[in-house]
Amino acid sequence: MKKIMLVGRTGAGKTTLTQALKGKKITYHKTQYVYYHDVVIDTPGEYCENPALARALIVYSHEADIVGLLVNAAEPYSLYSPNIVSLSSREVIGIVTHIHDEYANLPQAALWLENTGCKKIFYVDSVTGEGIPALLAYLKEDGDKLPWDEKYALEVEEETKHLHDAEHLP
Ligand SMILES: Nc1nc2c(ncn2[C@@H]2O[C@H](COP(=O)(O)OP(=O)(O)O)[C@@H](O)[C@H]2O)c(=O)[nH]1
Ligand SMILES: [Mg+2]
Repeated sequence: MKKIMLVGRTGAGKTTLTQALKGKKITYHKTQYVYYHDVVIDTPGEYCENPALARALIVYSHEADIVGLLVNAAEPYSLYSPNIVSLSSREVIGIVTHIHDEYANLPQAALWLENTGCKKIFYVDSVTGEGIPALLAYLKEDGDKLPWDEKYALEVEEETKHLHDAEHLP
């Protein structure tokens, strides 16, 4: 898995998303295949509340393969500076959280993230797990197995077995 560093204000949902990505919240991640341990770097929200520190976080993101900029869809403003992505030597993706909040404004959140220079934007509800598989699939590298890959493999194996058994019917 690619290692992702999560950046965002306090309450954006960094810790909840970390748990969702590590499989602590959603059932199909409760498996022995814990490939995602240490593949998420949670950062303190305070860094993001100071624009200079937010920039520093993005510049010094060497520990990660990808930086995820979080925006809570229900927040009425964004602290990210335009084009902040150009400062990073890493790929930066946008992640909109709290997508089902009654005040959620997805186009507004997406616009803020686009203004930072993010090309790819994911939409998640880290509490229900919605959008998490898409994000994990994006972080997946050759040779990684996601829980549903394993389930799929088992289903295929089961199906093949049945076909095989059928072949041996008199
Ligand atoms: N419904 C919903 N609640 C969320 C989501 N992400 C975070 N929360 C809630 O928002 C609050 C703050 O989240 P937390 O992960 O601690 O934010 P952090 O300060 O960025 O680490 C917690 O009560 C979470 O349960 C989300 O995607 N959907
Ligand atoms: Mg936190």
